[in-house]
Amino acid sequence: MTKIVILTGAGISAESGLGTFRDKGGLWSLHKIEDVASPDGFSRDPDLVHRFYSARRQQAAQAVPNAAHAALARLERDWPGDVVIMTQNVDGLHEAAGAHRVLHMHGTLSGALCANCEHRWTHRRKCRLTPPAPPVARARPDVVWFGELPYHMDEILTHLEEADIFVSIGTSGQVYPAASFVQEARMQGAETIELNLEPSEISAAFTQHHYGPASEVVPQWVARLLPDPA
Ligand code: BV8
Repeated sequence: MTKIVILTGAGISAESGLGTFRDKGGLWSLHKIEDVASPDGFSRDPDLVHRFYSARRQQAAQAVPNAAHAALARLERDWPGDVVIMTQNVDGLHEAAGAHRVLHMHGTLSGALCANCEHRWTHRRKCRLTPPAPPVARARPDVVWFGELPYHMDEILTHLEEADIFVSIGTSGQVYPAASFVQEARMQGAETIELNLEPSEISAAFTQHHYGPASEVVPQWVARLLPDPA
């Protein structure tokens, strides 16, 4: 059966009210990447980093999935073959929409990590990380910063090898290794589709493109695959 592998980026959550990174007014226009999304930035000013992620955690807690998240959850439920979502996003909107097979390659806002001993826990309160028992713990968000190895890479590469259809949704294709996934999939013979608001840095690598807001183009694409309404 046809295996569908989907990469999502910040654009799929934009209509749920969560800021993207590189669009006008995006997160990287408000903060320098190296200050809030790098290990050095965390060492220099952990409070700034905690404030940055606490604000995003509170925003994410108010956000609800949009029609694009719902369409992907329906595809996962009703498609006769394998569907895997690998997301660059740290929000939980895919799961909130009902998706189960979601790989968070850049971690999650709900995760916390001790910077000293790598102990992981789900933070107990929405807006603040509370360190685990050891007094020497240095709690940090369990997200993948620049210069850190993304999570689930072995599993992701296996899915890319097995993909019959690779779809990229709401990503600018500027961050690696995620931006290289389309080439990996193409080399294995997958059909490649870009669903985005506008052409991205990696548009030329795709054989199909559908541009527009994710809440429109994603349900339209899923409806073409699953013509019978659920
Ligand atoms: C690593 C943290 C190695 C969590 C993030 C090769 C070449 C060049 C550079 C590198 C390379 N390999 C590695 C690098 C360095 C670096 C990198 O890629 N730098 C870039 C800037 C050049 N990569 C890394 O450091 C990665 N690590 O490679 O490790 C390694 C190996 C061994 C051992 C140790 C290490 C780690 C990268 C992860 C960084 N963490 N986030 C968080 O705070 O969220 S990245 C951050 O940007 C996000 O997580 C997100 O994943 C990423 C990409 O952003 P997008 O999701 O694409 O969002 P963006 O705003 O850019 O675009 C939004 C898109 O949506 C736009 O196209 C827009 O048109 C569209 N859109 C907007 N609205 C809508 C819409 N589409 C549809 N509908 C709408 N309504």
